[in-house]
Amino acid sequence: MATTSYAIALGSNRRHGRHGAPADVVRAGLEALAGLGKIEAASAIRATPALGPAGRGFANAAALLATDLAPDDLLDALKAIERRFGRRGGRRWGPRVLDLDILLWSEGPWGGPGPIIPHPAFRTRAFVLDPLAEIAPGWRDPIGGLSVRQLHARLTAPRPAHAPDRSRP
Ligand code: PH2
Ligand code: MG
Ligand code: MG
Repeated sequence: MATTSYAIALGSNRRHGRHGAPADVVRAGLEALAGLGKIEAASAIRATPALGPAGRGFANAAALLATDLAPDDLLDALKAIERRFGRRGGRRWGPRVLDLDILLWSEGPWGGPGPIIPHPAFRTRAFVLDPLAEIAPGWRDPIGGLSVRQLHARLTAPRPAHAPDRSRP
C-alpha cells in the first residue's frame, strides 16, 4: 500500500513509572509512534483541563504520521503501544497513561473495520483542535469540507457558535 498520512491525538493524565509525568509520557509516546512510520510534524505538548470524568488534567499533543499501515492495522499498533505504556481496559474516559486516537487520514473517510475516521468527536474538542491547528491548519475535514483552522476558529470563537472564518482573506 502506498504511504499515507494520519493525524493522531496523544493524551495522558497519569504518571508512568519510568517515563514520568504526563507530558513526559506524551513525549515518549511520540517516540513510540516514530516506530510505525515517519513523524512529519509534532505539536507542542500542552497541559489541558480534563474534559469529562477523567479527573486529573491532561498533557495533550498531536502528530502527523506517514505510514503504509491501513487504518485497522494502525489502530492495532496504537493499542499495542498503549498497552506497552501500561494502559489496561478500564473505565471509558477514566484516567489513562497514554491515549492514542486516529483523527484524520489522507485518504478521506473510513467507516471500518477498526476505527471510524474522521474521529467522530474531533471537531468539538479543544484539546484535539488546538494542537492539530498548530501542525495541520489546512487539512480539510472530508465530511463538511472545513479546514482544521476553520473548525478551530469555530470552536474557540466566543459568539456566535458558527461564526464565519475571518482568519483568511
Ligand atoms: N481524553 C479523554 C477524556 N477527556 N480531556 C483532556 N483534556 N484531554 C484528553 O485527551 C481527554 C480528556 C478521553 O480520551
Ligand atoms: Mg481519547
Ligand atoms: Mg482512545
